[in-house]
Formats: sequence, structure tokens, C-alpha cells
Amino acid sequence: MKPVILSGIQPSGKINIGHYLGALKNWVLLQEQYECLFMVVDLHSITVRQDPKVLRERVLSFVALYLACGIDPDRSTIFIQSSVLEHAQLGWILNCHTGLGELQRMTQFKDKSSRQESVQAGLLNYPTLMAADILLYGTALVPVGEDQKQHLELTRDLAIRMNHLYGEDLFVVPEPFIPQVGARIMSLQQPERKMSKSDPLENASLNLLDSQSMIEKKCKSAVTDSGSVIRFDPANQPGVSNLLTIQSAISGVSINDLVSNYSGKMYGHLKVDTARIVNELLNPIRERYETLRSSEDELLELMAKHAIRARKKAGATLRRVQDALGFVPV
Ligand code: AQP
Repeated sequence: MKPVILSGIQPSGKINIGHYLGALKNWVLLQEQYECLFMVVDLHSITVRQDPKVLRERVLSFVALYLACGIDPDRSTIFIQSSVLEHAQLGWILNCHTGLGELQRMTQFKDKSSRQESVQAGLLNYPTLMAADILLYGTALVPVGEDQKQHLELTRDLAIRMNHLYGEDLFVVPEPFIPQVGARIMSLQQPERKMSKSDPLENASLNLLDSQSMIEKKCKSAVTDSGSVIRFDPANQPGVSNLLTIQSAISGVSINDLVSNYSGKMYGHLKVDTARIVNELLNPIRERYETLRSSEDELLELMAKHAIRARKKAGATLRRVQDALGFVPV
């Protein structure tokens, strides 16, 4: 049996090149060695108010994009989080085993809640739902970025706590998984911040479904600096360094080689080349996406099939937990 890996992206905005290079590209490779489950985490996305029509469209578009990027439905399970009710049920049980202080200490909660006028309880409880996502599938490995490390630590604490209380083999205690290849892509407009779905600045993100001309326009308007030498120096030249990172992550050419090739060239060259390389990557993805997204019935049928597959596993775990807690099975 292959170890289980689980990951997901929140449909809280458009998927950008950062999500591709930091997550999706790795997911495609992981399918070779692991049993993979990839979710569209819609329950998590509603910790911030979402427009229902936009959310529905986004969820379907995410599924089509996962497939277009190379997630293979014959090898991996792709599902919409809300279609597997066990997530919310186990989330509740875990909430009842988590201290308020543990949740209030989470850096992401402190950070996000400090920026909102009214804070929903869901934002506080986000990490217990994430723990349920992971623990339902006997997940051994979770690909995590820096910002999710603390949440995974809480998941591990909860698994150990529950095993101690209710039986040692109740949950697999998951480990963090640091992908071999990975790149943190920064905003094109504020290159000291990461490229983010929820960034309101229009030209900040290169989205996977942007047209060729939009990619060109956004790269052209990328913030650089007043210098003229192309070198990799994220602290002092974050904009230029980000464009080099994007190119290197896509082409596989090392940053050092890129910098040598740009010797004597201007920032304009770097921007034009970056747009071309991004478009070469995105053209076939966009084409596959259009085909997949145009047959919604087939997409929904696939999602229903995969939800059944996920529910089978999740249901068995939840039943074990319910039995351990003394819930009466009827
Ligand atoms: N800029 C990025 N560079 C590299 N990797 C990135 N990821 C996100 N942004 C970048 C990786 O994508 C996966 C899914 O992310 P998520 O949906 O859980 O949310 P996030 O990390 O909070 O992404 P956003 O875009 O910043 O969302 P919002 O704006 O809604 O908060 C993760 O593996 C993440 O590391």
C-alpha cells in the first residue's frame, strides 16, 4: 500500500502561477509514488464571505484546472470538500477536544482576525476542520508551506491526544512533506508579498486562465526597481528576482544560468521573456481547461464518482471514531 498524501486549494479567488509552481506541479509528480487525494476546499473558503454564484463557478473551474494541469482521475481522488459530509462531522468532534487557547494562539488566526472588523467563529475553528480533512484518510504526509506548519502541528497534537484517549490506532499521525521542487512566487506589484488569490491589485497575479495578452500586459507592468542590472537579490531587487524565480521554476534553467544569459540586457528583456515562458506553459493548460469546462455534466459526474470514493474511506474512519466515543450506530 502506498502512503497517503492529501492536499487542497481554497476556491477563494483565481488559481495563479504561484499555486501551480508551489502546489499543483508537485501534485502531478506525487501521483507516481503516493496514493493522492486532492480537494477543492470550499468549506474552508467560507470563513470569508463568498458570493454563492461566484463560488459555484470557481469550484467547478478549480476541478477542471486540476485535471488540465495533469491530475489523473484514474490514479488520484479529486473531490469537493463539502461533498464529503464526514469532514464537518469529524471537525465538530475535534473541536470538542481542542482548547480555545490552542486555536487563539494560531498565528494565521491572529493575523487574519486582526485585519477583519467582525471575525467569524469559522476562522477560529479552521485548523480543526483542516485536522479532520487530514485524519479522515489516514494521511501519512501533508505538503505544507511555512504558513500551514503550525496547523499541521495542531493536527498531530490532536491525533496523539485522541489516540491516547480512545485507542492508539484511531488515527495515523501525519508528517509534514517538503516537496523536492517548490517555488514561492511573489506579487508582481508588491514583490515583497506572496502572489495571492485574494489580492485585490489587478496586475499582481498571473492567473492560469489569463489570456496571452493579459499575461504579457501584467509582466510588462511588473514592478522592478530603478537599477538596470539583472541579478538575483530578493532582499534588494525583489521584483527582478521574482521574475527570475518564475522563469527558473518553469524552464528548469538554474537562476545562475539565467543571470549569466541576461548579462548586458535590460529589464524589458526579462519581462518579455517571462511572459513568453509563462504563456508557453499555460497555452496547453488553457486548451485542456476549455474542453473540460465546456462539458459540465461530465465534470459533475466525475465529481460524484470521486466523492463516493472519498466517502468510503472517510466514512470508515468516522465510524471508528464514533464507536470509540460511544455514539450509538443506528
Ligand atoms: N505565491 C505562492 N507561491 C507558491 N506557492 C503558493 N501557494 C499559494 N500561494 C503561493 C500554495 O498553494 C497551495 C494552496 O493554497 P491555499 O488555497 O491553501 O491558500 P493560500 O496559501 O492562503 O493561498 P492564497 O492564494 O494566499 O489564498 P488566499 O488569498 O485566499 O489566502 C498551498 O500549498 C500554498 O502553499
